[in-house]
Amino acid sequence: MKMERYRVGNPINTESVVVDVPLTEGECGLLGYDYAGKSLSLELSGEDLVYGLGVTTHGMNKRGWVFVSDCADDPVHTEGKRSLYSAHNFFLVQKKESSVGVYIDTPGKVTFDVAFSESDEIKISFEDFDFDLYIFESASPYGVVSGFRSIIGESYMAPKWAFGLCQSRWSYATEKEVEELVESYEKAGIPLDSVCLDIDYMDEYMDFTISDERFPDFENFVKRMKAKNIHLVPIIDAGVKIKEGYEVYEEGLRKGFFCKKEDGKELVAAVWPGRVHFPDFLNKDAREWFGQKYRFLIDKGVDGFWNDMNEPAIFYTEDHLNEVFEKIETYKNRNLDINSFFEFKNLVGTIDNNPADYASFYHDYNGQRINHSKVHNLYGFNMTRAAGEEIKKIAPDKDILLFSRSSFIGMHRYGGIWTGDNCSWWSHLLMNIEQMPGLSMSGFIYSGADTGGFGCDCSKELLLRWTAFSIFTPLFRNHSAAGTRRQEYTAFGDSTDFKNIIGIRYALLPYIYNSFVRAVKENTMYMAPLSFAFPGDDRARNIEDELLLGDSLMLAPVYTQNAKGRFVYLPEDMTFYRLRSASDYDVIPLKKGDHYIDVAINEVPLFVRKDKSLEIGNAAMNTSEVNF
Ligand code: MIG
Repeated sequence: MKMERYRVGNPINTESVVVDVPLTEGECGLLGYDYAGKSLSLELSGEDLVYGLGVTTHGMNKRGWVFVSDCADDPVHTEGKRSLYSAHNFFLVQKKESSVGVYIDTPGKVTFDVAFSESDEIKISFEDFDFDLYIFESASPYGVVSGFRSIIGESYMAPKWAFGLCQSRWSYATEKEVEELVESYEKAGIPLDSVCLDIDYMDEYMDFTISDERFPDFENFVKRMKAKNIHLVPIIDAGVKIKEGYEVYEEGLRKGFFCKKEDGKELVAAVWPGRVHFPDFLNKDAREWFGQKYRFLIDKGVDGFWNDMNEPAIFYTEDHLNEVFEKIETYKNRNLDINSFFEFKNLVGTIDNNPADYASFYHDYNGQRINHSKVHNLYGFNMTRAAGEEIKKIAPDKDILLFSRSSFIGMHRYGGIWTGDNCSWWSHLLMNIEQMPGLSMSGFIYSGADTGGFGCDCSKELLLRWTAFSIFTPLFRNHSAAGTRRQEYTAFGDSTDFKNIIGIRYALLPYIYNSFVRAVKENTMYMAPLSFAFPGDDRARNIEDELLLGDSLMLAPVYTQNAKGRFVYLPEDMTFYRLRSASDYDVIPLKKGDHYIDVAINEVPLFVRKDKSLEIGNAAMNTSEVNF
């Protein structure tokens, strides 16, 4: 493995890289430099596969679309989108006999035109031409990935219980609702390890508070849940409500830990609680302060958290809102034509997550005042870093679950991520499959999607198929939005098929956990494209709906409606396991090549690679019953 580092301009240190790679003077010969156009280019041959860029839309092989690293709160992940919640500026070009990895270390907005404008070129464009460029070359894509991961630090290790099923909903708003949920799973024999608490557990959406009304006896409630081996995972939002008498707000203000505008006054933005200030997570002292707040919940027995809205999501800022109200007045009684109508409509339509708002506040980054828009992509990273670093001090002997919505490379050292607000669409099940390798590459091993989809209504069939895939992702969580059809495993009539499929997860925990630990400790892939292991096989190279899981397994999920099975390509002889439960399955040896496999909706297809074996344990009701 060959590794090099080049520099252009004067980049802001993102702290994503933890190893000091010596700088090579001059330009990297693999790339073209356009200083006037602020861009780099990399030539591609027709055969080259391009992977990475973290969690994005548009397939596993990224050729043919434009991706923008610009962390975005976007709940509609359609094909036209260029940015989702995270910014992972790492990609890998897999040639026939060698691979190259590129990591662009810069906190600003970066555009990756991956053979979209020109079919034989990747063009990387910058707003500021200041970055560190890391290049990794190896015969094998695995070598490139481990080279990259070796400089960004070891990935977050989740507690064992976090490999069990997590049931979530926006929201289980009362103690009673959670208790009823847990009882219903017990009664149905559905395994369970954790329940997420969404925003309604809080008092007026204030971080580090608990609603007395809805959770009157929180500490005992946590104990009662613990007695059943159920862990509660409350959500923490980035914005801190502006409210007299609210300690977090008053203390943050007193200490000067909130982001400020040009005039030195705190930015007033709005999210769930109405007006909020944003903690300056780029300021080390503010990080320590905010991170220590998690103690409030840890002291009550909580040992898991999810950090949300940390792109940060902004409904509006007070300043901009006032401007909009003023401007709207000017449209009154006018004859709105094609131009003025859309101007008028967009006044309100573009008020949330507005770039001008992001440019209106500043951070104190290691003593330097920096505009947010220059370091936007580091915000979620540093929120979760605040939590991760302080939780280690608060509870050094405890394993705490932590995952975030927004991230940047580097955050993988502190927590995992979920892939955000997907929808209950078949295309999003496929997207989930396609997103997994990018996550492994950038070190986000503990990750997964909202199983069944967050937005929209889910059918029983979609939830069965999605679960049959999600049982293999490290984060295995069923989550759905307020107002959508209930999506718990008990909400679709007879739940036997769900119970059996989830039972398979528990029966495979030793393999899943072991593959996870290996991916973390050996800087390798948890889930990989087939081309990684079969670089010379042209069929394998172009498959995007099958995945390797660890060393021994291959997955070929069913992701279409009303399907009775699917076509699968095997790059080598494999053993097909068709599982109805952990104890009821068919074992069918198959030859290398193409096959059609029958997979009923209550079945999970699984392939064991040539010369590998698989031990299937027993289904269990909780991770505490599994020896792993
Ligand atoms: O704008 O807390 O992605 O998982 O349920 C919605 C409510 C805010 C977004 C998260 C989602 C969560 C929801 N949150």
